[in-house]
Amino acid sequence: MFDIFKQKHDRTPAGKEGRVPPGQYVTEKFPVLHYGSVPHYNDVEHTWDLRVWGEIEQPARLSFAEFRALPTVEVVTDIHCVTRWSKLDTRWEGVRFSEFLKHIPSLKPTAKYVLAHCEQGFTTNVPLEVLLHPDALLAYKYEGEELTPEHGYPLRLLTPGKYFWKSAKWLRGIEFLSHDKLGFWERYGYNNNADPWKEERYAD
Ligand SMILES: Nc1nc2c(c(=O)[nH]1)N[C@H]1C(S)=C(S)[C@@H](COP(=O)(O)O)O[C@H]1N2
Ligand SMILES: [Mo]
Repeated sequence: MFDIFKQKHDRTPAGKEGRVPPGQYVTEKFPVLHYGSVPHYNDVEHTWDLRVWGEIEQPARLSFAEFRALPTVEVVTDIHCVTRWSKLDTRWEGVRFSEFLKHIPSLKPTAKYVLAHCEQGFTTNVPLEVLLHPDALLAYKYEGEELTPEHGYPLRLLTPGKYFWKSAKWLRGIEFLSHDKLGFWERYGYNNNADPWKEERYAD
C-alpha cells in the first residue's frame, strides 16, 4: 500500500545543500551529451572487446563475456557536466577500476596516467590515482538497468570528482602512460584537471 511512497521517499536526494558546485544547476532529467553519433552494436558478444596497453607488462584484451564475469559494485554519486547541469544521486553498477587492475597483467611502475579510448576516436585523460578511488567504475548499469546506447552501452568510465566529460562513453581501450597526454575535450580548450568545485572549466 505504501510502496509508492516508500519508493519516492527512498529516492529523495539527501539535501542538496553543499552538493552543487559553483555555477551548476540541478536537473532531474538525464541529458545526453557527446560529440559524434551513438554507436550501435548488433552482436556485442562478438564485436566488442576491451583492450589495455601501454605501461603494462603485457597488452591484453578482454572479451565481452570475460569482462562481464568480473565482480561488480554499486556506486551512488553526483555528476556535473561542464555545460552546467548537475544530477544528484545517480546509481551505477560496474567493475571498480582498482578491481579491474587485479584481472589484467601488472602495470609497470611507470604507469601514472590513463588515456581512455572510445568508439569513433573520442579520448579522455585521467591521472591513474583518480581512478584508484573506490568510486571509479567501469560502469555498465545505470539505475539497475543496462546502459542505454545514448548513455554509453555497453561500457563507460565513471571518473569521480571531475566534470562528466571525463566519464567516457563507449569505452574500448585503456592506455596506461608515464606522462599525461590530453584527450579530446582537453585538447579543445577544456581544463585538464576539471574539478567542478574549483570551476576548472576551461584551460587558462
Ligand atoms: N565517447 C564519448 N564519451 C563522452 C562524451 C563524448 O563526446 N564521447 N562526452 C562527455 C560529456 S561532455 C558528458 S557531459 C557526458 C555525458 O554523458 P551522458 O550523455 O550519459 O549524460 O559524457 C562524456 N563522455
Ligand atoms: Mo559534458
